[in-house]
Amino acid sequence: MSLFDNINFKKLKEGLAKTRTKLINSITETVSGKAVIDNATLDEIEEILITSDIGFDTTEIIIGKARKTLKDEKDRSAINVVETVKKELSEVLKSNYTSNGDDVNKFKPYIILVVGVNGVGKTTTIGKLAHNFNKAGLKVIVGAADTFRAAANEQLEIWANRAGVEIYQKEKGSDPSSVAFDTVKKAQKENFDIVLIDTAGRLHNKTHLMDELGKIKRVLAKVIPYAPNETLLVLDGTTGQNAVFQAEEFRKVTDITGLIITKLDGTAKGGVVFQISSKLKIPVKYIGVGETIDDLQTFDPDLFVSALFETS
Ligand SMILES: Nc1nc2c(ncn2[C@@H]2O[C@H](COP(=O)(O)OP(=O)(O)O)[C@@H](O)[C@H]2O)c(=O)[nH]1
Ligand SMILES: [Mg+2]
Repeated sequence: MSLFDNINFKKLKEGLAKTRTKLINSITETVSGKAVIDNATLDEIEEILITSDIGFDTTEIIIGKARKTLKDEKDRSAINVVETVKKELSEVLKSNYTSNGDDVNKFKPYIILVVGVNGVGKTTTIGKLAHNFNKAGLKVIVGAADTFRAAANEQLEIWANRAGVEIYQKEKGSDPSSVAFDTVKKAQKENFDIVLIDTAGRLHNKTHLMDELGKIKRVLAKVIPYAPNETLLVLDGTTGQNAVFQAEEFRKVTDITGLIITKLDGTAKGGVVFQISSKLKIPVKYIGVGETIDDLQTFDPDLFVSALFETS
């Protein structure tokens, strides 16, 4: 059971339209009219998957299993290859999936740190998350620990207002850790349920950025030993392969408990969700399918694959 009632299948389908055209429609065209699926057809499907941001390794897993099914089946005409690929795609997502929200009621405050490079959608996603938690009846505060960028506070404040939640901020240039510290202190004192901490995506250099994240975590743990409950890495789905590289970099320096993949609307690179899932073995928690406050959806492997394959 998800904590949020935020899955809108129609919107999910619409959001995945470009990926569907690139991925699923190509597969369907490849197999259509073929009475028997032979190895050459599977080779074609393999190529479609590889070039759809699913990546080589993940494609090999999927196609490997499909080939086996094909080999085991005496009557090849009975094989629905599209269904086989669909099933394997679901498996890839499910094997790295854990459901959301189970722990939120066990910790108070429940602390979520949101990280990722500049422009991936951290602040927007925090606004959407705050909205969802608020709708679920929880008392939410957001902490503006991106003190590096001039407009960062204002932008988070706009989102906090939209979501109807509180914000804690200091002037630009403040120590991000001190903002995180004070936000959590305030949350404890004033009985907040959820703390969402926004962070900078770019500092003077990469080492500085990673050091700063480490420091925020240490400082949080000083206020509350279990903090943060989650460290969510936001990745921009439109960047395809690059999102995979970013995740690999972040996980080297900090424990990432979950992923949020944004901007799946308007990109044909949604296949990257499969690659990210299978390569990183970190669960995808949420996906962004638009710019408005209702455009964050809890990630559900089966629904995601169904939405991708549903053409009508
Ligand atoms: N289309 C679309 N745009 C998004 C989504 N999430 C974020 N954005 C846009 O991405 C841009 C950068 O977002 P922002 O939250 O400022 O990124 P940050 O630098 O990581 O905090 C903004 O223009 C957002 O509207 C999404 O799911 N879909
Ligand atoms: Mg931001």
